[in-house]
Amino acid sequence: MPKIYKSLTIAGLDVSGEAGMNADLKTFEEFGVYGMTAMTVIVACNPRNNWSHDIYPISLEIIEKQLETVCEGVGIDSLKTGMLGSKNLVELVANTIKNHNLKNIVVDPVLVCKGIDEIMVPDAAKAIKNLLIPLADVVTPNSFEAAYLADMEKVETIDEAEEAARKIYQLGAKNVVIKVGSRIEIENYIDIHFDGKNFTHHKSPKLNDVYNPGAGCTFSAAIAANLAKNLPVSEAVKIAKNYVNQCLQSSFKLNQYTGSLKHWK
Ligand code: PXL
Repeated sequence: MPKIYKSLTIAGLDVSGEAGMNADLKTFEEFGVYGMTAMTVIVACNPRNNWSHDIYPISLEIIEKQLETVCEGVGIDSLKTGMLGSKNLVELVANTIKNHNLKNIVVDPVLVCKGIDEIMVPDAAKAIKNLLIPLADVVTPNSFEAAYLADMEKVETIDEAEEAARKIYQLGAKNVVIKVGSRIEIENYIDIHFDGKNFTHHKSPKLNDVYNPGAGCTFSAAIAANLAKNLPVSEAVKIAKNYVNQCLQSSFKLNQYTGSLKHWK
């Protein structure tokens, strides 16, 4: 029997299935990696109020039990973090990584929710920057999150993204991948990977008429799955970029408000 690689996602449950741990598990499955979960919040959407998001946090005690089950009880080859709703939770995750000496850490610094450019929980954002980024093998901010982490007013050009990547690297992350996609007026989506020495630009064509909720979650989950399989970071990022592009091209509508990537072939 070949070795079964295992990944953990510490993330929110997106009830309608496009983002969060749902997207992560579907992605792990596609890469043949066994997925486990620690649920941090439940995100429900209101069909009677324009699909507005309602976030219901899980208590810290219950999250601690989930982490114990997976990290102590089973063991993992990689993990990714998604929506972490509080400073205390970020501290718990950082301590869990250190206490269990966990490897292949992908931090998707979810500071904002779909389309809203406002830091959701400032205390948690600060803790992600100070406690979690230094433990990350890969951190995958979008341009808004990159500006926050790099203490820059904005990240709107390729030059600014490279400057932000250098600054985030200085915080201790071993690799920084900034998704400068849809927010910059360029002809391609570009993900900029900085490994402390070199920049690699991963390009894909901008797509019209696609649904992209959960694209960021899927990207970081695909990186985590491939790191679990012992691929080098540069390869894992390249594979993840291609995978997301493919899922976007076959994305589909769920209702009048939203749609989803298609994670399966
Ligand atoms: O895409 C950010 C995100 C992450 N995690 C969960 C979400 C969302 C956006 O809606 O619901 C659980």
